Amino acid sequence: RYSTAAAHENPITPPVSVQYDKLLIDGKFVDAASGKTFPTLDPRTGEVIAHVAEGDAEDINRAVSAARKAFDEGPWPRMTAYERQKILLRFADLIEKHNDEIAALETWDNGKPYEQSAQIEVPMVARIFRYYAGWTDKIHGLTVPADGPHHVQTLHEPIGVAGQIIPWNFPLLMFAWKIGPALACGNTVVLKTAEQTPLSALLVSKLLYEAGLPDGVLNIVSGFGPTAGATLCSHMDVDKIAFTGSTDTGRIVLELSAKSNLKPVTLELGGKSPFIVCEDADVDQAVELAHSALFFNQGQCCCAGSRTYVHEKVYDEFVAKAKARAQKRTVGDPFKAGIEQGPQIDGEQFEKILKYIRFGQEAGATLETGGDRHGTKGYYIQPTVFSNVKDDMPIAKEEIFGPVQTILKFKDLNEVIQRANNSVYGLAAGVFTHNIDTANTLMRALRVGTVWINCFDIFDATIPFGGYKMSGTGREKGEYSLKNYLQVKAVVTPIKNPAW
Ligand code: TXE
Repeated sequence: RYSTAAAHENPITPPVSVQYDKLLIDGKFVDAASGKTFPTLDPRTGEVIAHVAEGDAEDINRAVSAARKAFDEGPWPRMTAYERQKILLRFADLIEKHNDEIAALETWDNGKPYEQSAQIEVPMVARIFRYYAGWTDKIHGLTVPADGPHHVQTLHEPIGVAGQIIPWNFPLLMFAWKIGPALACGNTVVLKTAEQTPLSALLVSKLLYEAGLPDGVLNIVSGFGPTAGATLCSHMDVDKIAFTGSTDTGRIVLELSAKSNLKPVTLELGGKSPFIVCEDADVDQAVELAHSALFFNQGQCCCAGSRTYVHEKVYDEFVAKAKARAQKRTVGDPFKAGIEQGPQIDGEQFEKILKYIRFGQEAGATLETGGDRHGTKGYYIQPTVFSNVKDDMPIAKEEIFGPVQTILKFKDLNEVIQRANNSVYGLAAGVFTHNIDTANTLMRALRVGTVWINCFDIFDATIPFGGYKMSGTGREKGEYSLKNYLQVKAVVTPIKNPAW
C-alpha cells in the first residue's frame, strides 16, 4: 500500500512497501480497538511513511489474553523442544531469504545506512534465532544431592507470558534479543515496539508465523509508552517484563511492576561508556576505533564510547586525527552506497543533540568540527568533535545519543580508572592498549557490563550484554539470558530404601 520512491531510485536497495500496518494479536493482523492510527515518519525527510494501528490499553489486554491462552492451553510450551527448535530454525531461514526487503524497511523507518541493515543487522538477527534454536533442547534442571533420604531435582520451566518493550535505535536486533530467549524457553510474548519504528517487527513476525509458530505465541502491539507500554507493565496476567530504553522510563517500568504483581523486570538502560586510549596506542588505529565506537548508528547506541579518554602523551595527535576522521565521515541518504551516517531518528532526538552541542560550547569545551545540522531537511547532524572536555560538563556526564565525540585528557592509569568509574552508568568500556598488564588492570577495575579490548561493538549472540549501576539489571544474549525466562521448580521425593 505504501512504497518508497527513494528506494526505487536507488540501485543498492530493492523496492520496498509497507505490507503490515496493523496490530498482530493471536496470529492475526487486526485494527486497534479504538480504530486509531499514528504516523510513522521517514527520518530523511520527516514525511509520513505509513499510518499504523495505535494499540492502547484495550489492545494490550487483548494481546495478553491471547498470550495467556497460548501459554496455559496452547501447544507451544507443551511441544517437544526439538519441534520448537525446528520452527525457530525455519524462521532464521526465512529471515535470510527476505534479508534485503527486511533491511530496506528497517532503513526506511529508522534512517540507518542500508548497508548496515543488510550486511550486519538482519544477518545478525538470523544468527540470534539459530543460536536460541540451539538452546531449546539444552535447557534442563539438576539432580541435587540433598542431606537426608530424599531424591531432589529441579525443573526449569518457562515463566509464562513475557511483556517486552523495545526502543527505536536497533528495532530488529532488540526484537531478536528479546523474543529469542523468551521463545526458546517456551514462553509466550506480548511485545510493544517503539512508536518511531513499528514496521520491521510486523513484517518479521509474519515470517515467524509462516515458519509454524502457533497462534497467540507472539503478539505485537505498536503504540506509545504511557498508554500501551504502561498497561503492559502493570498487567496482572503478565509474568515478566523486559525493557530496553532510557533510565527514566526504566524507573517507571520497575515502579509499575512493584505496584501490580511484582513481576520480575530486566532493564537495559542508558550509558556513558568510556573509551580509554593508553599511551602505547597506535594513534591511527585508536582514532579509527574510537570514531566508530561513538559514531556507529548515528551515535544512537546505549553503549556508545561517548567519553574518549586519551593519554596526555598522544592527546594532541589524537585530537587532530579524530577531527580529520570526523570530517571525512560520509553523511547523507542512508539508501546510498558508501554512506556511513544517516539521519537521527526524529525531531526530538535531533533537538536534544543540538542542545547538548550548545551546552558543550557554553561550558568551554573546544568545538573541533561539526556542531550544526547537516543539510536543510530531515534530521541529519554533522559529525561533531569536542576536545578539552572536563568530567563535570553535561556533555561528559549525560547521554547525548548522537554523533558528538567528547575527548578528555588523562595522565595515569589510576586516575583514568577513577574517572571512568565516576558515572551513574556502567554499561560498557573500550580499552586501547597492547600492554597486557594495562589491559588486565583495566578489565578488572572498570565497573561495567562489557569491556572491549582493542575492539568495540562486538555483539555475537553468545556474548552476554547488560549494565552495572543505573545502566540496568540482568543480561541479554548468551546463556545468561535464559534465566530471565525460566522458573526453577524444586521437586522432592522420599527415597524408600536409602541403601540404594
Ligand atoms: O526513550 P524511552 P526515548 C535514551 C537516549 C534517548 C532517551 C530518550 O538517551 O535520547 O533515552 O529516548 C517505551 N511505560 N535511550 O524517549 O521513553 C517507549 O514507547 C512503558 C537509550 O525514545 O525510554 C519505547 O518503546 N513503556 C536506549 C521505549 O519505552 C514506556 C534506547 C523506549 O522509550 C513508557 C532508546 C512508559 N511509561 C533511548 N514510556 C538504549 N538503552 O539503548 C515510554 N515507553
